[in-house]
Amino acid sequence: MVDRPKKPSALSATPGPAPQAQVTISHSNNRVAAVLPTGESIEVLLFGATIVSWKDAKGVEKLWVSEAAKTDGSKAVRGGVPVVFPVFGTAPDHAATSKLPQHGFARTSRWEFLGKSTSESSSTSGGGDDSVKLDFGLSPSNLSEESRKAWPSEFGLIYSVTLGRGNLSTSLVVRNEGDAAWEFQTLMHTYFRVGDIAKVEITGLEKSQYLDKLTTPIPSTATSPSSTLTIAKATDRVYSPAGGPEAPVAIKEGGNEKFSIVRDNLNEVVVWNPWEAGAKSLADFAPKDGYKEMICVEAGAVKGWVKLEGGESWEGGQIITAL
Ligand code: TA6
Repeated sequence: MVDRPKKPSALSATPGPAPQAQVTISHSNNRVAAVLPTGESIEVLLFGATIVSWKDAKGVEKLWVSEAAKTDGSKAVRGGVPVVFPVFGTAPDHAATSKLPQHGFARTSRWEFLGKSTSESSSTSGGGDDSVKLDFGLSPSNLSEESRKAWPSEFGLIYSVTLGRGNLSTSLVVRNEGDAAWEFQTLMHTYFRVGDIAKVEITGLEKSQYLDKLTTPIPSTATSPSSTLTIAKATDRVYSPAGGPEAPVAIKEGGNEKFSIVRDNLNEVVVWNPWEAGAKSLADFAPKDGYKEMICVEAGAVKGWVKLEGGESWEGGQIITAL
């Protein structure tokens, strides 16, 4: 067979393996990090399954995390994307969750890392992974005795964090693993990093009902005007955007869209900025003028309660695009 010598050239033409997303577990098993071949990256703490970093291909950070945030499990992380479950805020009138601390136990419990999966879409074939999904799980066995006692329901949570090119998705599957029905609320408490809050506008909340948690003596409901929302004082509002979950809510800075959020089965959007006095009152909020560089725009199911019968599941999520 004379053709043998020819073979090597064909081999050299075979391209090497497509560049893969890199997933590393670090900080003595307390953090999971993922980097795409194009450079986008995320870091997730097992404590609270809290995303504490999301960087674009140029390495620019998209999330705000307080310089005084606790990341050792002693307190919920002040920044990034804490996961609120099974209660938003506190609910003294809701017997089942009335003993739980503000925003529930998911953000202060240690989650399990369930694994990663990657995908390479046709447009980038050979160009390597263009997204990586990290799955985290939480069940009663992961809870502190205190949380277990305060909320003894049988549940299972799977939280998926997907890093794509220019976007970040978070989705939560909630399952009632018991026979008895129970109710919950959930929210993704995203702290977005901005350059200057004075130049920020939020669109997609026009002509929408909202609960203003800062009106005294009690929170009051109102309808937003047709103009965009600007932030020039302490703000803590629960919006029911008129356009529904599919209609994007966007954060603009200096007239340019910086982030766009599309939700699935999360009908509310909470907007929060503690402003000067609020930042001063929070020990883990630093620097104290950091309120000028952050805005929380949080996708959630927090108006009323989602009820799950035994064996039933619920799923909700968001896709955040950075522009
Ligand atoms: O989501 C907005 C909010 O509920 C505000 O009322 C404010 O309390 C914020 O969350 C922060 O809550 P935290 O418990 O993290 O201090």
